Amino acid sequence: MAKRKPQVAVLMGSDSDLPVMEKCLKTLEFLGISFEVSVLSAHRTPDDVAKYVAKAEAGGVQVFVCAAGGAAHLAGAVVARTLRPVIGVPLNATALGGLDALLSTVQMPSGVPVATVAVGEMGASNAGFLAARMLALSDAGIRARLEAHRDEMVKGVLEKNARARGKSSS
Ligand code: RP5
Repeated sequence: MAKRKPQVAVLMGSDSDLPVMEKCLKTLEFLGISFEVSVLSAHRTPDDVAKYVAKAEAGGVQVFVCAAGGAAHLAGAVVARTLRPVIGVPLNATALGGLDALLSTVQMPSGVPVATVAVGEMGASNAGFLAARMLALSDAGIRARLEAHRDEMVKGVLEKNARARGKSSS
């Protein structure tokens, strides 16, 4: 079967970010979204980041997900070079526990937004879901899979509620 063109580009600053970013890849896979994964660094390989963004755009990538820890400037470096939506995933990679990456990613100047998700695995997974919601604006298949996932979440919580209420004294 022919390989599908990537809809989402997932970038991370180092391969040490990959174990956490697997959550994002799993979410994209689960929702049937094609993606391309790269290790590129805003600080260590700035020229390659610029070249990659132009190539990915030309190849049809719709959304960029950028993960980095510490002085996390990868999402900012990418959004400076594209008008496509950029989602930033701050990672816990230093003694500051991810707060450094969160502030570096979220505090973008006016006009160059990075949609910043939570630090770590929860954010990595939500980056996949947020990219899916963006793509679902023009893709009925992704929208249907998101709706099915939402229905499952509702069912799961109501089952937990029923179990919890069964422990009530009266
Ligand atoms: C950041 O520095 C990377 O995104 C990673 O989270 C962190 C550590 O990178 P390595 O020293 O493990 O390559 O740029």
